[in-house]
Amino acid sequence: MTIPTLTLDPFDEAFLADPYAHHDALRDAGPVVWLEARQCFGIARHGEVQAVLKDHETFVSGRGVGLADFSKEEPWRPPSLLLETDPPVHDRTRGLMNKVATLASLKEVRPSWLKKAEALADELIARRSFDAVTDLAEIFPLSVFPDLIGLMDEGREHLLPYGMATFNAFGPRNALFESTNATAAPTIAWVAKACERANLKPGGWGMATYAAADCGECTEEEAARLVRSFLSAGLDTTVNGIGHLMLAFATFPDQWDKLRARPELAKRALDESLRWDSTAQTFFRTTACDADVNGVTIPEGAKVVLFLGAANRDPRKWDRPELFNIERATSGHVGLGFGIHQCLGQMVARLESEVLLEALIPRVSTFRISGNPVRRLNNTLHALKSLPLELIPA
Ligand code: OVV
Repeated sequence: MTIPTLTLDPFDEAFLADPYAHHDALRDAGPVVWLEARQCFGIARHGEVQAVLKDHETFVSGRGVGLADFSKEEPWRPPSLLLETDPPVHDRTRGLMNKVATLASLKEVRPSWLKKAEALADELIARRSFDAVTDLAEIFPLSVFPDLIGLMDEGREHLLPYGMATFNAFGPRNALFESTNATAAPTIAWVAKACERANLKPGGWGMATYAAADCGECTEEEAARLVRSFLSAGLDTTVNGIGHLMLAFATFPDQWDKLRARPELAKRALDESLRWDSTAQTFFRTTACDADVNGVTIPEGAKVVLFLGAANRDPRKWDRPELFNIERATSGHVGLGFGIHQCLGQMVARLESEVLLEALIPRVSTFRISGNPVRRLNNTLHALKSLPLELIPA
């Protein structure tokens, strides 16, 4: 079977501004496509994306999960010990981090996170009109997550720009990459400082990571880089996840009515919103050998971009995929990845969204989009800069 060649560039501004407009072209061309513009293969159908994510021995992460092949190009930063590694190193780092990022520690903070969510909800009720990005989706994770890690107070304004620069760096060296990279140096320096043992507060996930170093499960240098993963992957992802959750309920008010009638559905809403509009739109793998994808051969040493957002709306898998439906069975969605690299911090995202919904359900009868949503373009993230909303109090 020959692999169709497409000329579209999945990292140009037209594509990134509205990826969903281009996904049919990717999915319908074949199970695997050759993307001439970026000299890599692309996979956008759900079954194939999921199969590749499961086969971590053939489709490796250690050569980078962006366009750059670390065996040929200098990585943008020292590689992540979780995201950009393969077993056996990954088993060790993931294993120790699974003991740091525990449900038990989140259970402890839940009451205080709910209080913060309720205070924020009260404030939004009083205002009626607000920006769901700057007044909610950015505010709330920043009010809880850095404290969970035990991050120093000074310099936290670097967190969101660091994430945007990191996620841009998975793409090509285009203008978007240059735009966040140009100012990244002080941000990168702050992040390095913030990850040092001496600058972490006791009781947080940061110090718990260093406790693993004390037990000999990793070195001191590895601990710093593992803490860096929390700062890289923990904020912009949840900010835009919450942004899309709000966009979903404002776009589908019937789903908000349904949630208010059955608040127990709050636990499922995040997964469906991640399926409906995936924050992490793409990640790459590299083939460790000639690889078969549904009868198509990808040669060894190739970069393969997985279109997670396209897989999550593949009509081959999902019924009416463009509809946000919180009763839908979302099992198998790839918005948090799939397989051994599946999102380590997903319980943080779940708790943040749950307490926010728990605070908003009794207070808000409906959300209405009151202005044009504005996207913030990024090589990896489908992100929002602004989402003007109006609410009607309950
Ligand atoms: C999932 C993700 C995104 C960005 C960075 C990292 C992980 C990391 O481990 O540094």
